[in-house]
Amino acid sequence: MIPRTCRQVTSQPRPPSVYKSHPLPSIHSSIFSIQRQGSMSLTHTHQFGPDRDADPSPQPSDRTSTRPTSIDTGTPPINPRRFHKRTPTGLSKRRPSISAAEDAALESIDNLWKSLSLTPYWSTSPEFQKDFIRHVETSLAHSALLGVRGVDIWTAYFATSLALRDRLILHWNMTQQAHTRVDRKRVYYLSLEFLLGRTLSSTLTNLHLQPLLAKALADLGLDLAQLGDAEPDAALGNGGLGRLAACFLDSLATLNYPAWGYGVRYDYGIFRQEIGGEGEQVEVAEGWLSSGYPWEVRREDVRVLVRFGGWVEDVGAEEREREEMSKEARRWVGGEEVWAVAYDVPIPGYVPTEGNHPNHTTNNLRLWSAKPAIEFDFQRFNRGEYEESVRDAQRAGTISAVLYPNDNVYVGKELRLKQQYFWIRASLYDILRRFRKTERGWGELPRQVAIQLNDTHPTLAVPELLRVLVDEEGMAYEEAWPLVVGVFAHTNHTVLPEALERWEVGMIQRLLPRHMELIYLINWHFLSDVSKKFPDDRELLGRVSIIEEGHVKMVRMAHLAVVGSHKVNGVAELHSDLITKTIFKDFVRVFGRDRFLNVTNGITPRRWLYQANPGLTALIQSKIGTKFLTDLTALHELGQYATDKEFGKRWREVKYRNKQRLAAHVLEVSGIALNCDALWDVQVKRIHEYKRQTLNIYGVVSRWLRLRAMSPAEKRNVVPRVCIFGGKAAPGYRMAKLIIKFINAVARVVNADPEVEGLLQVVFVPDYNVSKAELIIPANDISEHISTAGTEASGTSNMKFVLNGGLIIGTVDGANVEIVREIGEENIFLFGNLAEDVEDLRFAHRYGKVRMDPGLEVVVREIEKGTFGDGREFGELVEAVRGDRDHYLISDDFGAYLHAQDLVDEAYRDQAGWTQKCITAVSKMGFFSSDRSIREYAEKIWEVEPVDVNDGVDDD
Ligand code: NBG
Repeated sequence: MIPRTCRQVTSQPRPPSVYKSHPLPSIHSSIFSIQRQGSMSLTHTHQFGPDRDADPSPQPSDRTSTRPTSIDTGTPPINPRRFHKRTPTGLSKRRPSISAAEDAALESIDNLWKSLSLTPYWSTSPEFQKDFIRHVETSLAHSALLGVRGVDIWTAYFATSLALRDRLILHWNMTQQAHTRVDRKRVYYLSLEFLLGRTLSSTLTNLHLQPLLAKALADLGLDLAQLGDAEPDAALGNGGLGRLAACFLDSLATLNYPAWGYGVRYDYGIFRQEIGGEGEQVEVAEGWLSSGYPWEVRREDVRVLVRFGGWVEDVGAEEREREEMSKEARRWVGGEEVWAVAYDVPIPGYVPTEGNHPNHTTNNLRLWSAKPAIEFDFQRFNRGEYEESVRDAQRAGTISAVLYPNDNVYVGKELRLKQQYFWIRASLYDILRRFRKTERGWGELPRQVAIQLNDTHPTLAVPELLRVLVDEEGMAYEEAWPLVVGVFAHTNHTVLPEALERWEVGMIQRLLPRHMELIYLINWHFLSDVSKKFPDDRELLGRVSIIEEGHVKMVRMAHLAVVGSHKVNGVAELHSDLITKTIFKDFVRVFGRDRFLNVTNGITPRRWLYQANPGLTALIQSKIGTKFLTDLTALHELGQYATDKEFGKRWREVKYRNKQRLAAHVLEVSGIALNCDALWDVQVKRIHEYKRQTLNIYGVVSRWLRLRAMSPAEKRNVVPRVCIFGGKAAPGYRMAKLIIKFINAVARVVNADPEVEGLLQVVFVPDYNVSKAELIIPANDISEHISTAGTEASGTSNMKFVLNGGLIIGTVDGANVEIVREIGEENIFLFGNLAEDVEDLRFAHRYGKVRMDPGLEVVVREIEKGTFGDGREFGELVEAVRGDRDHYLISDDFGAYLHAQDLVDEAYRDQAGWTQKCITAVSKMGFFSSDRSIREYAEKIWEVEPVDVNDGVDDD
């Protein structure tokens, strides 16, 4: 039997409903809504900026003490819910139109506006310089009369960025107008993380404005590169997942897809990492917005009310009939409300033609920031309770205050759940508002709107859309559900059990009572279908249920995401295959194989080659032109130069200069002078046990011990190595923090040892982020992607490292598998156990049948001796590789790892051979462009087509 528990939410006392219909404004008016206790807010109906479609009607909201009052609207009141009411086949009511006379009067005014409009980009230095100086003088209030000595670098960076943003906005406006005009299906990428990094350099790259601005600024006595370095990273993400979202935005715009990103505008992105005196990680809050962010536009006019808490009430029979509502409709009322205010960041695509700037796609990334619904409680203030009068307001802001700094680990905190709903509610409201404007019937929703759920973080969108359709639009469940499934698709990014989101039923009930009801309802329908299909398999119901029964009932978000989406994808072949055999195995039986597919991740060549590695880009360009920047497969033409001696020499020179660039940085931050003639071996990524930085550092210790045991003659034969580490540990992840401390401890001992001078150096680069990656990756000879097989869903830095002319030492995991297939086994150093053997090995460990690898035992003894500091402190690391504790199979792979490293040394000795491998590998990396990934999503999942933003421009 399936319990139908969807009405379980406890009823609380219900105040009388005071839902009021809101009057519609006329075209030229604004609604001034008088807020609670007399505070006032302004909702513009005039639309400036790209999204000229903010809803003129307030949201259906039952705000117990808010009574919006209209001023000068000039139109009779219309119930906004009726106004938006649709049938699945069409619109029941249309907007009122204005008279012909009004229209004519407006047209002449419009013409004046048009004549005053700016042109999109500068074609001469003085045009840019004028804009730049205007921003220095007005936006930033510095006097230009003082000359270049009157401005600091930050001001110059800011003025340059503002001047650029002004122009970007023009394209952004044109793009949105074109998308509205063409009215094709749009795609929405919902991601709690967008790791954008810096924007000045990527904007200049994509628009080919670098030469013009460099010259114009040089004439003003300023160095563009220096200004670029003043920009802090927009670090609204943890690692690969957030950076993937940023690469996807670049590709979506470059390929002219009508697409929006939706995320959260955290006041604090990922923390800044410092390394303390003991080699430990110190987290410093990164207030990246404190000096302003020139790339965003605050949209006071785009705001959405978000409710938390409260209770659910029945809709009266009379109202149900009058409003044609289905039997499932209920109403969520009470609780607290906060505003979600939009901040828009324009995302320009790469313009393939240098020298001119045709109208091109500039998409939008909309980030939500939480603001109080009541700024100020006057009654409390009047009673003298000053602190209390602003407390609620301050509390609202905490929702979007900080990014949770966990990568691949889930934390079940209430604030995180609030963050998720806050962002989902606002984004969906915005998406549906845009759809409503097209005046299409609801039945067309999946043909017009595709929403990608990036990981399970946005899964509340499933019950939220259902809530809107059933409770606000009056649809029956049976009518609404296929629309929900038709709209959503879901990407899974991990199989690690500790990363799978599960929320306590009680917590959801408290915060989102109506959603909890709907989740039960969805589950009830789903389980009914499953039990019909598999009547004899009772255990199956428990396994696939969205609700996990147990001491504490939980909602399994991954299950909800799979049930609520028409397509579910993994991010690399091995991973996609694995999810259908492990966490989603039962769902393949239930829904069929067709719901599941693979879309291998990719990276944008604009940032990860052109921008990060100008030297290599210029060299490639000198042989094959620039086509590879929009068609990465064009790199195959480079294959013919793999054995070209002259080309190989220039290739090595580029690498050497990239090493020098990074060496200068390391010298500055760590005081270590790196040997640029050595083989540079890099592992930079989040610190995590499954990524096995420990395997690498134990390998370093083993190398060090072997070097020390060598005779001087033997040492002369050694290939010198520089081992570079970097990455942040989640602040609450003790083991990961200990790993950082240990790496630094080893670095201190090795770098100070005269016996290995010139042969081995170890460095931990602090504060690894996107801009550091742009500096580090081009300098690699070899990079390490050595996760326990079956744990890394894809990895994306593996692609970046190879594209920048390095080779990989790696396990048969994630996208490494496809990289081998593309570039050939002879150009990669693979080692270690396979995913299919991991279960058995872990089993063997648990029952004590495995002896520690003898090479690793030597390393462990050295650590225990206290060679690198307190042996007891690092004892915890050692414990984690002993017998039954070696969950990540360090011991099992250690011998194979050392052997693979020996092969790396051997290969590097032959410089010409090594260069040949690198060139060949680069020439075969075309598959890993995020343009290819996005095309696959567009064709196989979203069914969206590109829009030429010039389409129909002259038809008006
Ligand atoms: C990460 C995986 C990576 C993968 C990125 C992007 C999460 C939950 N997953 O292997 O660990 O490359 O997602 O798909 O952050």
